[in-house]
Amino acid sequence: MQQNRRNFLGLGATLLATAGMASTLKGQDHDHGFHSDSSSKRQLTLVKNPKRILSPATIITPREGKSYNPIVTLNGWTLPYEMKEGVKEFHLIAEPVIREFSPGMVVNCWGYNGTSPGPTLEAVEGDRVRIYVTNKLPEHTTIHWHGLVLPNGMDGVGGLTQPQIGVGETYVYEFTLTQSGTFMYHPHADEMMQMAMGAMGMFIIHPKNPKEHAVDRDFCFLLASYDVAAGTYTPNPSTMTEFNLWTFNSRTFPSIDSMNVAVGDRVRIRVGNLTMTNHPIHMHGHTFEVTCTDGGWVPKSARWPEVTTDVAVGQIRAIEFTAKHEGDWSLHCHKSHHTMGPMGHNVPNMLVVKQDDLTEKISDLMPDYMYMPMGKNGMAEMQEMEAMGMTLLQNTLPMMTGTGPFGAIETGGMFTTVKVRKNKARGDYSDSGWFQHPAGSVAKKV
Ligand SMILES: [Cu+2]
Repeated sequence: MQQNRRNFLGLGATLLATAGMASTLKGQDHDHGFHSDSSSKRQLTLVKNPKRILSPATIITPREGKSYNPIVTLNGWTLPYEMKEGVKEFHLIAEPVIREFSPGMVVNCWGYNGTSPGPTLEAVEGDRVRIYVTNKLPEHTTIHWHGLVLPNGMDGVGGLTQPQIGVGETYVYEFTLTQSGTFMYHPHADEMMQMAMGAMGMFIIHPKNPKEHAVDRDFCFLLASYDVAAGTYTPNPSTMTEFNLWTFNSRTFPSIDSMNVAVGDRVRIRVGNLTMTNHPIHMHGHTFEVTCTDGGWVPKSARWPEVTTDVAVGQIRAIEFTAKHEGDWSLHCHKSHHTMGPMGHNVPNMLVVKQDDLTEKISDLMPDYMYMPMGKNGMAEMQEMEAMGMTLLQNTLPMMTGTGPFGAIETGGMFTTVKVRKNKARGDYSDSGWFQHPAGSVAKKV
């Protein structure tokens, strides 16, 4: 029964099982907060050296005074560096971490410097970088610098270009950044396991000439997917296709940062894909062009307008547009299951199934269970039911969630918004709240 918990979403007869399960779970420890989950502690080592971990909240706001416009990593942060005799020194620590995907669900992940994905590395074309990598994972690892042109021995492929970084060991990578653009880092050791656990990060290299490819707002995030059965905390790394958590930077809607921009801003959004499938990323209200891939900048003559761009596995696509139209514009993966929470998959099909007399019949058979007929006319009622507390399994997320100014948004997973507002100051990335529509500009009942 336990292995099928995630199938017990309350649709039709399955709600019976959910309600019954919930009552059996009530007596258990529900305190699965960030610090106190004893079942997680058995499986991983919490960060022991918090001094190295800067609070993301203190870092995600772009800083002034750089020769470039700093990147904004959704729900993430940029790793600080130290300048040592002309070399930018970074220190990545590969280690188990706990990531909150959304309130109500935390996941045992592998990441870097306390977070999964790891912090964004940010440097400038021409920089010499020295990157220390300390391995605090329970097994060996390496780091591959995806897309970077560098000496073969710095490429990070365990066994092929370097020995594996053993548990407790520190290796150093050093190379000169000969390109600008959008890149990633991830292990090239036991990849299936380590990437399924969330070991990944982005590597942004700004052009040497800050006027080249300049934009007003520059965002980045990684697509990552996980298979975490309801009631459990650790992703199943052997899953190949049936993932149930679809995330931007290991966060799910409505807990993914919105991208807050001003009318007139040139906006770039860089999306890297380290999942096991492609994601057609779609934006509302504007047309965009793909201006950069992990292979470099796309020449202007080779760009064309799009509203959806597919980001295949192991690819990066940076889209650019000028924010012209005020409003709250959706940006999401267009695979509809990827904008659903983990409870939305593998539910029984109750569409058009008459269930009128089932409540009575099941109550007669099993008086302790609560049964509610659902799903006959579609699944939109799910969010309402979930809001009333029907999804009561431990450590999982509802099928659809999020509430906007007009009610339930009925989504989850790979979904966020670009909030375009007038008069938003440069450098102000704060959430603009919901859009106040001008009178007469909202679709209405007639
Ligand atoms: Cu997708």
